[in-house]
Amino acid sequence: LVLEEDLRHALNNDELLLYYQPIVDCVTGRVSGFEALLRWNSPQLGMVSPLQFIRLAEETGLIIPIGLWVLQEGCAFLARLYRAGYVDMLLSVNVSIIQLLQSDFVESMWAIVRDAGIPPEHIAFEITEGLLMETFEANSEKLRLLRQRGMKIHLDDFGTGYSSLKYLQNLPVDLVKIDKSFIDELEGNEHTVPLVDSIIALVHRLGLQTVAEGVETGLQHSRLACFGCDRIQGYLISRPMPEEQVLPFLKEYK
Ligand code: G
Ligand code: G
Ligand code: MN
Ligand code: NA
Repeated sequence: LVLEEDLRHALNNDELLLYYQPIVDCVTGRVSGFEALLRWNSPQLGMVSPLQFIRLAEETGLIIPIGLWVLQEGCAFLARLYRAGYVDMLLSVNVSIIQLLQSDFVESMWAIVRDAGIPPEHIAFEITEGLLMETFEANSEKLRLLRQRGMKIHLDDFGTGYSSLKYLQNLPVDLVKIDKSFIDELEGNEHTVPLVDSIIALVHRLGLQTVAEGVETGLQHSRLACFGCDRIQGYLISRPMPEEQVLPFLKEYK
């Protein structure tokens, strides 16, 4: 069980870190960027998954300083990639609805990206669709402002929320991440094949791009490529990795 004081201690004592999972372009076969995924390296508990502490962080408000740290650290990572010669990578960071609801959300995110000297076009915010819809008007205005400044908005876990299609047409987003649960069923459930094909076609007709999440097999990859999916992410390419493995991975990946 994780307690508030443990989490506060973790934040203040540099026990949080980011892992990075590559995202690959289906057409070029190249790495187009990385998703930053939070981890807590606890001396007592070992490596703790965000599934075990994000909710507590949201309930206690600690998600605010944690979210600022995630973007700062992610930008610093991207700057190190630039210096190593990788100058066109997109970094995606997950954003909690609690962060988005803060009145200074847009300004605080923008300040971090600007101060890091990162081109705003190289930062994407991943937002889970379900929660977004509950306070739609206020949220979409903030997303619009971020996009005006060049930053990207990715709709995460698409297909798991209840109002996905109704809102998709009006949401200011650039890209839709098709939830892993659909990808899992690409093998085995005959109905999922035409469903995923149609989701990708629909998203494209709305002028947005697609990423498939949780791609684990070559068959899933080839089906998604046939459907015109723009990018894939999953264990087939790589598990999320600590930063020290990223440059060796990029050098080796064709
Ligand atoms: O990497 P992993 O599968 O353990 O992530 C589990 C969940 O935690 C996912 O839903 C992911 O979106 C979420 N998550 C990972 N990193 C962050 C983060 O930095 N901020 C927020 N709000 N959620 C995150
Ligand atoms: O909610 P979000 O999409 O941000 O969470 C992504 C989560 O999915 C992370 O916890 C990440 O570790 C996990 N993940 C990424 N790729 C795969 C995969 O191919 N298989 C499985 N089982 N999990 C994955
Ligand atoms: Mn995500
Ligand atoms: Na997701």
